[in-house]
Amino acid sequence: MTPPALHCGPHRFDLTRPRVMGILNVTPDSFSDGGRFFDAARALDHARRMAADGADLIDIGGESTRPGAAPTALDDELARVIPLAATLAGEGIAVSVDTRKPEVMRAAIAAGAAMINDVGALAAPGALEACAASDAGVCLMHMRGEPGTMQQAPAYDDVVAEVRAFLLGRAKACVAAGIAPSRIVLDPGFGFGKTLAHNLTLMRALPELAAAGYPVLAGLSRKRSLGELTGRGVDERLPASLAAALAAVARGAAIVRVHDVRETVDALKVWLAVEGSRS
Ligand code: 7PJ
Repeated sequence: MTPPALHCGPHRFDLTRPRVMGILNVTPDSFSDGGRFFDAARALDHARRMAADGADLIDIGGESTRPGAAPTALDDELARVIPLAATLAGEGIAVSVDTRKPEVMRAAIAAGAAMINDVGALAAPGALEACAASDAGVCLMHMRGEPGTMQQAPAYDDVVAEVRAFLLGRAKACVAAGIAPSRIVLDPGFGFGKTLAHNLTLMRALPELAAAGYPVLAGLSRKRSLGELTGRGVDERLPASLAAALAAVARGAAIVRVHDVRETVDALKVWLAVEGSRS
């Protein structure tokens, strides 16, 4: 079952209610809001608005991991992410940094980031050590393949068993490296080397993943699978994203990673009023 709390640097999140991570992409090319916040002043405004709207964490990403994306140079990623992370952390906002690079992790932690969100599950050489040397939270995500090619015919024998085993293996590696279990979050990585059918199977199996004892994060906001289900373009996926967030939370997700914070917070308030506390 979901543990009662998550420790992320100076922040401690009570997980008896679902938490919201607001997405701040600071890349010129992200698939949904890419380019829109690629200006530091606007990015700061947007992050502050998401925090005021009830985001518990702001996830800053400076490397596009959308399907087909090319890798980002280290210096570009540092320049996009670190000043923003430092400013927001200095305002008491819980900042998560979405990166696969140990150098960015270390700089983010030094700048006050409360969480490292790694779509590569800290597999890069030095990533585990960079996080272990801090008290930041870590989000371990499953990805099959690499962003450049991951949507080319992804295949699994048993997607739930494979994703679960991978994530638990990475959690074990984290604990062995000195990262306390209370700092670890698991994420099945919707859309990262997964078809719509895989994503739906994983969504239905979220309770199984949550039963491992780590909080589960679900990222479905505006994703392609929601477009496949509704026929809507990326800017018209808010209702689908809200439905997906509620479906994930109802199956045990502790944190939802979303673009539309205000709307998601409202939807979760209604869900929580009906449901009462979750544990
Ligand atoms: C995810 C992510 C996700 C985690 C992205 C997008 C694509 N990190 N980074 N989980 N997705 N933990 O924002 O749609 O699902 S980038």
